[in-house]
Amino acid sequence: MSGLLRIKAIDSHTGGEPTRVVIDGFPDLGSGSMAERLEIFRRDHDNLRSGIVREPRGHDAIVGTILCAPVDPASAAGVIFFNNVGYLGMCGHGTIGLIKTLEYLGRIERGAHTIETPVGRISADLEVDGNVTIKNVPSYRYAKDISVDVEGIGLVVGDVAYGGNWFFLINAHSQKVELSNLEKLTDFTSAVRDALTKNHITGDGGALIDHIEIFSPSENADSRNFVLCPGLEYDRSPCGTGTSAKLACLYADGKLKEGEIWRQESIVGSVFEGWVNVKNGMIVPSIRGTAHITAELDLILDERDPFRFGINK
Ligand code: PYC
Repeated sequence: MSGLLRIKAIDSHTGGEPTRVVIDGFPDLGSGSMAERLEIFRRDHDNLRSGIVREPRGHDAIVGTILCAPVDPASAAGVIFFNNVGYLGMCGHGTIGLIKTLEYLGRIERGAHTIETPVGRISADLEVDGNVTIKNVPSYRYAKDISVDVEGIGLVVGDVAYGGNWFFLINAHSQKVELSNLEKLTDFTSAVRDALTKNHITGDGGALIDHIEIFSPSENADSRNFVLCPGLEYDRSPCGTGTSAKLACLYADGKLKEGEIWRQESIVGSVFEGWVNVKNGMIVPSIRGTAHITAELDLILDERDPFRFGINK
């Protein structure tokens, strides 16, 4: 039928956090690097971003991934990650979902695979037991113990760190890091993010800090987190890039040795294992978890449908 755009996708979840991998039907983004293709996506097809992940076809927690032909034929894939409000440089849970999707499609075997992302190449190992270990981009703490005056809350102290995305990590707070407290956690972390932006507190080179991560003790792991993603959704998984940022801070504080395993629990109780290796003075985090396939989809965008590009709030 004319007037219909058909996009094929596979859905999965990684520790409860959904990933929608677009495997066919997306417009051509050229043959440049993933960072260049992301800019073409943003400039020419941003309406498809919201059409793919937002209501009525999706929901705000979905992270979308465009599966791209890699620049280097030796890589397994290129990827561009996005969500309900914009684009992500890297996504840990999404990469685990991508690898399990490629396995499901019969496109990869067990072993290590290179994935090209907008922020650099990473490697992902599909293991015999079905787990996936990603070796992330080098991660680092950019600033320690930064105080920010948050409206209605007062002074909040945290670290600014990079794990493929920019994070503000808060250990000292009076929030209950529990699912029953989601609304307050969202209000608190979004107020912190607004205050960081208002006070021009950024990552390296003025980078926007768009993820806020707060921690509490855990009975099942070394720590439990709540991660506010860009927009107002939270990560159901322990957040691969957020755990990478956490590992970089722990290593910088001398609280984690090279190769020592850290178990990070999410707000829904899922756990990633993580550790760091130091290469040429750079901290390279590894994150281990798994994902489960939940659906094969034929997304249909009908030009007569006023909400084909999603409901934009
Ligand atoms: O796992 O890195 C991650 C991630 C970022 C945003 C949602 N998940």
